[in-house]
Amino acid sequence: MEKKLEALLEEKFQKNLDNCTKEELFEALLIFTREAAEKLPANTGNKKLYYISAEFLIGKLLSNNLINLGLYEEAEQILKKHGYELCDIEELEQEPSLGNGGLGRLAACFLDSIATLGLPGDGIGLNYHFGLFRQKFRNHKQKEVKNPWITKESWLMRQPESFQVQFKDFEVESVLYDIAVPGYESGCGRLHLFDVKSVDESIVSEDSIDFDKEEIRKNLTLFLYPDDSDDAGRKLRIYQQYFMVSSGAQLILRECEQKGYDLHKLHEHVVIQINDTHPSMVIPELIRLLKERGFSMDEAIDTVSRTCAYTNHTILAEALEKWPMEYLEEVVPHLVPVIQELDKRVRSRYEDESVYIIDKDERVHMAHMDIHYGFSVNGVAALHTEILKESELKNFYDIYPEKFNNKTNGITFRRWLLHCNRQLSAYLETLIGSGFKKDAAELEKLLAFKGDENVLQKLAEIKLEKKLEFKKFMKETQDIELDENSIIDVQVKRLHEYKRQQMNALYAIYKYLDIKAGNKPKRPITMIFGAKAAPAYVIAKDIIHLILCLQELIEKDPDVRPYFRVLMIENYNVSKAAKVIPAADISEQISLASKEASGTGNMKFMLNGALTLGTEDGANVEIRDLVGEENIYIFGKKPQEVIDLYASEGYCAKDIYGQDKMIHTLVDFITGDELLEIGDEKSLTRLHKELVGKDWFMTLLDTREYIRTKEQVYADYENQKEWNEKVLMNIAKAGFFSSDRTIKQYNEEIWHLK
Ligand code: RUG
Repeated sequence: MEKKLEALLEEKFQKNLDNCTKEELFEALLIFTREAAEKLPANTGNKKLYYISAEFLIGKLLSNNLINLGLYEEAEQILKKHGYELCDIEELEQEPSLGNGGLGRLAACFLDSIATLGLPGDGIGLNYHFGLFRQKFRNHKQKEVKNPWITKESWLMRQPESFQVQFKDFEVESVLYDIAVPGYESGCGRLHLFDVKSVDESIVSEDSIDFDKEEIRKNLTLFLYPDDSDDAGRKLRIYQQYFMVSSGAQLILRECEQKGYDLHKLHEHVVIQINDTHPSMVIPELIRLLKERGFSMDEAIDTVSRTCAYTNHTILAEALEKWPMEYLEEVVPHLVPVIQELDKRVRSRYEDESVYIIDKDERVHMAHMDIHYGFSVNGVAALHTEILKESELKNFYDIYPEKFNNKTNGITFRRWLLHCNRQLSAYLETLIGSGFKKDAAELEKLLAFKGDENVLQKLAEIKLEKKLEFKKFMKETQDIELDENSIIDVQVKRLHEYKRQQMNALYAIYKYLDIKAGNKPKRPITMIFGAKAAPAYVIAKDIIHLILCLQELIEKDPDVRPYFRVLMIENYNVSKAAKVIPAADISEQISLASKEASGTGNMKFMLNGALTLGTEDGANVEIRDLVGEENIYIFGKKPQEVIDLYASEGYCAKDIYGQDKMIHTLVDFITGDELLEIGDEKSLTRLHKELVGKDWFMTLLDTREYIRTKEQVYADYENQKEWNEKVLMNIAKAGFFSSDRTIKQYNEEIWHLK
């Protein structure tokens, strides 16, 4: 490797390993690693998976690819010899901005596992130039600016393929970029990212996310989830989705034709996993393309239905897309007759209007199309799948019980242990050998050390080391001086009312007032938040504003700051997750029970030795079942209670606010003098009104129990021996949440790849 790096540096910069800059070294390493990955033979087989997703939150790739290629240690040593640290060099990489949250990160973990397990499978998505957005904090508020991430040398490899994509009034050309996905010590797959040839970055003004939404040819692949609060934005999303699935479907059929497959047997050679509803139009598009190739409607529908499978990630009605027929007519009129035919067939079989694809308001329910015309419907955690079957999608489950199945999410341990916590990974290896790196279930061997005080002590030392690393990072990036001896309590995830960051903020107010009243905690506490809010989601942005105002208030208060702090990570992303998660003691998973489909952050924290403080929701339930009640902190109303409350319309936030004095005080603090002096009255008042007047995700319902449980967690932390026993238990039981396990299940039960 050393010679190759020297040659690259000489060729590109006329430099060598001793006189190059860090930037030049990074570029040489990138090229070297990209070429090494590109050379790997792709996983092959008679049947191939295409995982179509609007998001692939792949994170920085240099270190991960080096690990998977088995080259990390060698690279580290070569760099050391010449006076560099690989961990400094990897900081120079721009993080690809191709996703938003759990759904996109899941897709990235899956690609890693698919490649590692030697399965033939590729991802299909879009090459967003400015990605989601970069979050900046200005005046204690979130400001969104574009997030350019594509550098001259990058992981993207331009491919010769290109396709024409037809819209109502015009046609565009799609071009293809691939990113090689090397598996861990074996296998290789590809992430295919389509881009529109006529894309024009210059239409977005500096330091903003504003652009002309009607200039489709130029803007189509600029942003992930462009603002859809107006008609033009909603239509742009349809343009993007169709562009992605049409390019993807053409690629799939071309690959099959090149291999000489009989398209009537498409399902024997191809399986398409539709990740959420964004790619659902692949169903009518494939039908249309097969008809163009001479299929009858019956044949085309039958073939496509045996090929496509759908993953549901949410029960939130607003996240299950329903597109007005009118929009589809304006954007992709050629799909409309296909969708109408699909709906007609449903109507001829079922009387129940709730399962129609086109509803009485002429809106197309994308998930309904997936369920009727796909062969598998899966939820992403056991509880979530049960809720789908028993309530949200019950009418569909009654029709197609055989289609429904559960695939509890997972995470790749290469990124979320081997890379982000090299110290823990190395220590585990000394205790239980290296088998866990290939077979995560082997982490259970750690249970043999449950009562071993030296081991518990060492786990605590590693945690401290990771806190110190995180401290350094926060100092460098946000000029925040963290206390490594404090309890680090972390809630990092997308900002959404159902995830209830606002409840955590109410706790912060509680603690602030408690300390002001003279009750100092035994040990300092650092509460950390990290979250982006969708640009048009007003209340979510108000919640960020509240947290940032609390941060300001406490940072300036000498009575409170030594004991308790609230800090918010700016522009939380995959790289920052990899820094904060290993440093955390407490993992906040406090969604309203039944609303978080799974969560995957919960798994990452557990694997890195943080204890979960959470509700009975998503995969928290499975974590609890694995580690046992005594090793997790579960509180709050149960999923069925919440479902019943919605059904009976029996929840009234105002009653709780009126009757519970403590809650009244906490909520009123939002619009009290202390915060109004710092923040924006309009925003804080709006949030107060929302919490008292509506509180759709029932924050106030669980606040009291949350505060009580959290106090208990902090108290328990003081018994370090017992705490570290719990930590060990969590690490030992995390193996189930490896995405290798998840992918094996997808393959055995849905895909059937060899
Ligand atoms: O909110 C869910 C998470 O609970 C889940 O872990 C993740 C991966 O399955 O998907 C998230 N999600 C759901 N992201 N977007 C949606 C709805 O479109």
